[in-house]
Amino acid sequence: MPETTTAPSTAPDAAPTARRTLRLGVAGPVGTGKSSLIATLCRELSGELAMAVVTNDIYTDEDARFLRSAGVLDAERIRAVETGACPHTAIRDDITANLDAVEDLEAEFAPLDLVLVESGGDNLTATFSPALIDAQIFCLDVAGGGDVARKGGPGIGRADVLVVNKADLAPYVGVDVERMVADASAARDGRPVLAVARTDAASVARLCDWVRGVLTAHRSGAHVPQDPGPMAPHGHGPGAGHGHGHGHAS
Ligand SMILES: Nc1nc2c(ncn2[C@@H]2O[C@H](COP(=O)(O)OP(=O)(O)O)[C@@H](O)[C@H]2O)c(=O)[nH]1
Ligand SMILES: [Mg+2]
Repeated sequence: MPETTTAPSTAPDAAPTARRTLRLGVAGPVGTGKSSLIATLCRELSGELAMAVVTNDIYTDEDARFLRSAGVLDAERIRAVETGACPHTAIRDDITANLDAVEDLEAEFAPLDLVLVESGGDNLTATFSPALIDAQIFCLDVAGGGDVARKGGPGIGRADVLVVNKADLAPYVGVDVERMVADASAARDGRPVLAVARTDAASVARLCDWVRGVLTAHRSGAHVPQDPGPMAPHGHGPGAGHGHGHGHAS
């Protein structure tokens, strides 16, 4: 008969407080400003929080190089996971490479307060596994169009916060930011939505306050990681439907 060696995490004597380090995912389509958002968070928060970053690049370490060159964090605190053709799998279905990178950073730079994990954004629906991260930001930008927030999907609907990014570009692309935020809020049953522009200090301050709030809740055990849900079945590459495709049973 197999021996039971580990108590389930729901055991009544489980520690009331969580890990010190908050693992925060940043997901969203390519180009919506995830790396820039991470650079901004590092710039604003690394004076008060011990931080590290994991990027998920498809074929290169471009995002990690961008962040290192931004000079907002020591270069060795930024790790790249190269995810191949299917970047969302590495943050959702086979999280081993990312978990290794996060745990290496946490061991090497202990004690860390915050590890940011950037998804290799490839589409609108990729979300992180709650086994990899404790909370997630989903990033859209105004240049993607004002109606994109209404389209929903697991990240838009249920990420811990939705960032409507590059709000400074709204007048140039004919998007009403307030309307986009209101549509997104409706699609999220009132979960938080923040309009952010990296040049707008007040919007950056609101985002930093949100991060501090999640960190505090995480440490007290009050924050419960949510699973936004799996992405829809999809295909990759040229010839829609002929590329790699996979779905989920439930
Ligand atoms: N106008 C404007 N451009 C931004 C902002 N944030 C990022 N960008 C630009 O958007 C582009 C994509 O940003 P990046 O962070 O690489 O996006 P990622 O692919 O989601 O990581 C870059 O040219 C950034 O300089 C912003 O707040 N306002
Ligand atoms: Mg990036």
